[in-house]
Amino acid sequence: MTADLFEPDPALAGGTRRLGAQALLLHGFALPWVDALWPALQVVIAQAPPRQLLTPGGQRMSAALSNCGAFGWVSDRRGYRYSAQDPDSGRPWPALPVSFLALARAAAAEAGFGGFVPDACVVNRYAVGARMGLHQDRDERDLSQPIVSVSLGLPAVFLWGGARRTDRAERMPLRHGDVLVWGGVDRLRFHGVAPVRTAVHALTGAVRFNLTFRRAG
Ligand SMILES: O=C(O)CCC(=O)C(=O)O
Ligand SMILES: [Mn+2]
Repeated sequence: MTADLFEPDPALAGGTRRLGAQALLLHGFALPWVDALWPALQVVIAQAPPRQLLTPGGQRMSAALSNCGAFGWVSDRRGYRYSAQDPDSGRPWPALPVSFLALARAAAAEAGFGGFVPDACVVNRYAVGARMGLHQDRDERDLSQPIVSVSLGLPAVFLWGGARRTDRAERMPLRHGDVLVWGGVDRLRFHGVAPVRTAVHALTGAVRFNLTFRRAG
């Protein structure tokens, strides 16, 4: 028997959508954490300001990126990799705030990934028009650990693809406070973000933030 993965699943709490055998969208899951997350995020981006990185191909990414945690994801002409230092300052990345860690662990556990201990959190800042092309998250050493991805501020359309770049990607609206978790058989699904549309959010202004937690090292 094969269940239709996109049908409502009576075993899931309201506001939760199954996107794959080991992928869930938890609508509004981060909302109770926002009062703690927001000031902590300001401290992180004051210490390590988001910047538009160069891809190995020489293109400037449209989303501006920072990191916190023991490892940060970086990109330049030499390639993609994790680094313990911020290349702009030469210093370690800001520590992972306690509220970030608590949210990431709770969301992972909700999706069946108990014991998740992220050591990297990518902070993506999207101004209006910024986007992220279809890609896989595959620079982490331990692919048995899931990805936890938190949306704050302006809404966006998330592109949820398959195991191959050419697989059709579903367009999925993400709102402030939504959390996606994917791992296991879904860990290498292609995904991306459509250009963020003009709007103003009460907390973030004309900006979308995304926090992506991984086990990198
Ligand atoms: O902004 C998002 O929702 C996704 C970000 C992402 O896929 C990444 O940072 O690898
Ligand atoms: Mn990604």
